[in-house]
Amino acid sequence: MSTYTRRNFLKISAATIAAASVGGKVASYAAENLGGARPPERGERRVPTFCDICFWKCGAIATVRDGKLWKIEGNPEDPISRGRLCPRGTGGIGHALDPDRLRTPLIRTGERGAEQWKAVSWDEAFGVIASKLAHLKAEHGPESLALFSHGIGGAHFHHLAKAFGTPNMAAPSFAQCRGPRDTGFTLTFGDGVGGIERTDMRNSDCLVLIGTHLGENMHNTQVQEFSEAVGRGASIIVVDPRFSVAASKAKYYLPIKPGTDTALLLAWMNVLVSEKLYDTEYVSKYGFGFEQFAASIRSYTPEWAFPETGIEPELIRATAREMARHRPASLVHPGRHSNWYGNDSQRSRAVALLNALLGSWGRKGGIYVASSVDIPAYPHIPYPKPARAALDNPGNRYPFAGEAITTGIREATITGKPYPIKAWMVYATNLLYSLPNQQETIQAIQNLDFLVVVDALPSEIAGWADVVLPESVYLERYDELSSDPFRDPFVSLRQPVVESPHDQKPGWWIAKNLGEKMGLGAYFPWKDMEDYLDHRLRGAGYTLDQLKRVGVVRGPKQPLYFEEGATPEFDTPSGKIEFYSLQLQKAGFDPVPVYTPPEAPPPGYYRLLFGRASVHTFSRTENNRILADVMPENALWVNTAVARGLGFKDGDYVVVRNLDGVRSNRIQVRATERIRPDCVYMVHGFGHTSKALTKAFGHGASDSQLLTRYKTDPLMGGTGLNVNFVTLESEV
Ligand SMILES: Nc1nc2c(c(=O)[nH]1)N[C@H]1C(S)=C(S)[C@@H](COP(=O)(O)OP(=O)(O)OC[C@H]3O[C@@H](n4cnc5c(=O)[nH]c(N)nc54)[C@H](O)[C@@H]3O)O[C@H]1N2
Ligand SMILES: Nc1nc2c(c(=O)[nH]1)N[C@H]1C(S)=C(S)[C@@H](COP(=O)(O)OP(=O)(O)OC[C@H]3O[C@@H](n4cnc5c(=O)[nH]c(N)nc54)[C@H](O)[C@@H]3O)O[C@H]1N2
Ligand code: SF4
Ligand SMILES: [Mo]
Repeated sequence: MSTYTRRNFLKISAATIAAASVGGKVASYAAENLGGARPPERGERRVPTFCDICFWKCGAIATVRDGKLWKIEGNPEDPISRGRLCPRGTGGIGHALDPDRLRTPLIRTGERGAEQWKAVSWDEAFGVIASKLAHLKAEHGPESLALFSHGIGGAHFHHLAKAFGTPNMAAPSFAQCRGPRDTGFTLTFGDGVGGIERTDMRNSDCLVLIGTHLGENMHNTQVQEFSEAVGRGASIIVVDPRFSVAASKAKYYLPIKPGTDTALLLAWMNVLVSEKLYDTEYVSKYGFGFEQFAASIRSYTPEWAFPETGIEPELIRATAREMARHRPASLVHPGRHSNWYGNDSQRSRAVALLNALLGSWGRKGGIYVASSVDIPAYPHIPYPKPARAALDNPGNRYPFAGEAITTGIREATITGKPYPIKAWMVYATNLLYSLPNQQETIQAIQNLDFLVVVDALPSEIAGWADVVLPESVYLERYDELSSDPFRDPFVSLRQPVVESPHDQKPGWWIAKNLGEKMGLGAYFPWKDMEDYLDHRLRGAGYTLDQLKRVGVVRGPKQPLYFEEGATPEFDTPSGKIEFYSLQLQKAGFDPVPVYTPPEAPPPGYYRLLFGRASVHTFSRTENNRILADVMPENALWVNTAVARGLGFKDGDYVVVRNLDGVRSNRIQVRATERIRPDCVYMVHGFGHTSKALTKAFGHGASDSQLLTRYKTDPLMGGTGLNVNFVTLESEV
């Protein structure tokens, strides 16, 4: 048993880096990090699996050469990747070979957050967790445990948490990501657009991207279909305060004033209705409350929208007519990360309504009808029924929240109301980077009796844990099957390609063995994951051996469009597309979206915007040597005139300070005409503060640190993050 401190972590890693940096290529990392311990394996083998560098789950094939990870490529049989990975997926091997990986279970020895650890065995770690949770269960009930997770691996821990008896489970992919979109679309069409958005971009003749920055947002299938649309000569309309990669492909680029999209959307709809350009047949067949809707938007003319949005009335008219010309193969992309300004469900509902006017829902080139392969569950005894309801949304304060709200659990942990939360289990989500206002997260953690983090890296959240459990990375483990609804129904398998280099274990193994230690073994009747997967696959007519060979199988194709025989079904109260929403009205909200102007930046301040870079995922990849070599730090996009006015030039390092006095790490100015003068922009995920992430530590600035303010969506509890204003200061 040894004591790990930050310094020890650094010492161990520094030697490895020195050796690895000589070659700088995948092969040399492999040689350094995976060599010695393996029994010699000769030759080459190719193993199908699916990627985990983001949550898109692209089918891939990993090549192992002489026992070492060599490369990873797209699996041509996979409908999601279609044989190609995005740059991050291609660099995924760098995750497995990261010399800073957590190697063994750790128990905290110093102050919480001081990152002082004792390395322990799995049995000892499980013993501590089991006894602590048993104690908390006896004293405060099983509901006092909350689980935060992100990604498919979270499924094993959901199972464990439900078996334990807690209803409190949330992921940042709702209240910090796609929640408002799903809410706005469900209120309108009775359904969302799914995890793999069912956008038929490859067949669109007109595509509208409103702050959906495909090309930087690299969700693989989406980017491929976007390129196909561009290649086919589709009219691309891009609305973004920043001239994004997508904007460079556009026929029309609308540099909108941040936070005014609802005004533009209302004006577009006003043009379609007043000029009778909308799909009258579709609307009368499937629509509910169109007359009231039309009356509500009558005053939102392009002339009205101009001073709000900064977009010329004639450009608003021209783009509305362009969409109408191509309908129904005219798609207004629903977007993904939709928590922007705190009124986002209504903005997303306006996007949904615009699609409805264009008749694109259920139509070719619009939003197709997806289907999936049904795989029966592995049977187990029923979960206990929690005595108390989930507390993330007390009193149904956010009546249209379709999923659990992470920040609601955080709030309850701080207030102790409606009942106390005493322990968090955190799987694969860096809550200090994914939730706004880091101080609130730290305050909640300080209120806990116990924090367990399952991570692959010494992330910032792991730094606060009482017990850290090191997970094997995706190339070393089985996981749940992937079978999201899509245009081609499919089932794909994640399987181990190589063994874990140290004492890391797969999530399924951690959940099962911890469950057994907690006396919940009856909920885990499977022998191991192979038994579990084979049983489930056989229920659907496949076998594990088959999936291990090919990685992915396809189910029978279903009709994609209404005109091909897909059934038009709208799971709304009226059974139709709700142009006017009585359920919103009844709950005290606007039945048709209305526009509220955003707050203006105070003099000398700029709105802080953020987004993705093609080679990084959130805060997960900045320490990945392969990807960090391509982009080692982020930059601050500042309008050229603004930078000049402030006395900074391109390439200068500055510090960003927000209205609450938080100062960022240093970041390089990118002076550019490609952004409006009222906002600045940075890529999310940089500015790591965990010293144990030896490659990423201190590189670039963190938007998460600067997002001290957020605005909560009254419909679903999402946190609008684009409401922070910042200024630039010299480094010293
Ligand atoms: N400030 C700010 N906040 C945001 C966003 C933003 O752009 N800016 N974006 C929002 C959006 S859209 C989303 S979807 C969320 C994403 O939020 P998260 O999913 O929480 O994203 P990450 O911060 O990348 O956290 C991933 C964590 O998983 C760990 N990890 C990596 N591989 C493995 C593994 O194999 N096993 C385990 N157990 N752990 C692993 C990483 O080390 C890291 O700690 O964030 C939201 N929050
Ligand atoms: N490479 C890479 N790709 C990813 C991810 C990743 O981490 N890395 N994460 C994936 C995930 S989970 C998500 S949710 C998506 C997120 O990607 P997107 O869904 O595309 O969303 P955002 O990151 O919010 O988009 C930011 C864009 O919106 C613009 N913007 C900011 N404010 C406004 C405004 O008021 N109006 C308009 N019209 N535009 C505005 C910004 O300039 C920027 O171009 O990316 C996915 N793809
Ligand atoms: S989009 Fe890229 S990172 Fe995400 S799963 Fe696919 S290949 Fe991996
Ligand atoms: Mo997201």
